Amino acid sequence: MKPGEFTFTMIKPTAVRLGKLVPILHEIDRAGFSVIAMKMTRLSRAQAERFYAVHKDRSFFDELVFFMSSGPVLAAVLQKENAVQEFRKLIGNTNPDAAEEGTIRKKFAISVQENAIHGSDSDENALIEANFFFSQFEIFPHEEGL
Ligand code: FUP
Repeated sequence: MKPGEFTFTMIKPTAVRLGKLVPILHEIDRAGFSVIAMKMTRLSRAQAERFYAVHKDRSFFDELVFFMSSGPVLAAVLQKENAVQEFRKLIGNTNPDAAEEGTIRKKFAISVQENAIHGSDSDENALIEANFFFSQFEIFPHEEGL
């Protein structure tokens, strides 16, 4: 897996609960991303705390951890040229009120916290986050030319 060619995503509990898993995957597919790893799982409180550790001093941290461990999520690694940036464009602003028309968060988020989907914000974090959910034997990058 080359840096720049993959990103990590997670479809969040509310979106899963509201039946938006397949519609969101459809948007991701239409935008040209390949799924190279995928699992449905539920985060424990401790795992959610670890995943969002950078936000541990923020006022919304406890609520965020509670929400992210409240039900199943869909975790995936996606491959595409310039994946991190392209995917951030596809999902849109963190706050759905500020998200551009046509973005996944504009269509499916219900609030800043319950904003439907996560996307890594850097190549470095894409690798950390992919490794958080998947072992090397669970990620299947497309080889060049295939
Ligand atoms: P993003 O990179 O767009 O997911 O946004 P951030 O890293 O800033 O925030 C991570 C998550 O924290 C958001 F997806 C939702 C949550 N959050 C809140 O719950 N309240 C806030 O005011 C900001 C972020």
